[in-house]
Amino acid sequence: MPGNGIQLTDGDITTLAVEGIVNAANNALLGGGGVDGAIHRGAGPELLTQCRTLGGCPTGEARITRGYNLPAAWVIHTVGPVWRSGVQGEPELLARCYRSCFSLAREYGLRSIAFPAISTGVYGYPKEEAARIAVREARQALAKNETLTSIIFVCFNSATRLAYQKALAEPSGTQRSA
Ligand code: AR6
Repeated sequence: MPGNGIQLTDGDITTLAVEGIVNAANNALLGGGGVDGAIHRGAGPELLTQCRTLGGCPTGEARITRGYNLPAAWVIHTVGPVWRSGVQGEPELLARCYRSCFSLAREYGLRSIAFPAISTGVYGYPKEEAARIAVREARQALAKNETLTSIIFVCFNSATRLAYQKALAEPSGTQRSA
């Protein structure tokens, strides 16, 4: 994947030849629908075997596995919050997901990482607010981690792409902290 910094790409995250892809998983880490299902299908059954050893994952945290049959060497599984009107700490929990993923990326020395729009599918998080958090955390990670040079936000639909474009157009100083 050429270029540095934050990039947007359309399509299926499981096709990307980056060092790490992020999975929007659930607390059990045993697979599911959406991007989780696609990642498990792409990686093959060994991914589920490894996930079974992890004992699940609390919301806002992340766990790393190998990518098996995927082009990506690593999968970072994180569990986003279910949107419940935004009054139950969802922005902080979503920000924590991104931070947890970036922390594992640093630990494993990843240079490139691709994210789906965590929580914005089945979990119902509003796309624009989620994109703003993702972009803010990505900018902070790039500023802090010299090894990480490429962060790719995968846009599975046009509404997601628009949300990221809007968030990227905002100067970093105007973004509200979670
Ligand atoms: N590549 C990139 N993005 C995708 C793909 C793909 N192949 N497939 C879907 N998306 P979701 P959540 C986008 O529902 O909201 C699962 O069952 C999708 O359009 O996958 O965090 C888990 O097991 C949306 O923008 O994840 C959990 O139970 C984004 O990925 C639950 O869903 C996230 O949508 C997690 O819900």
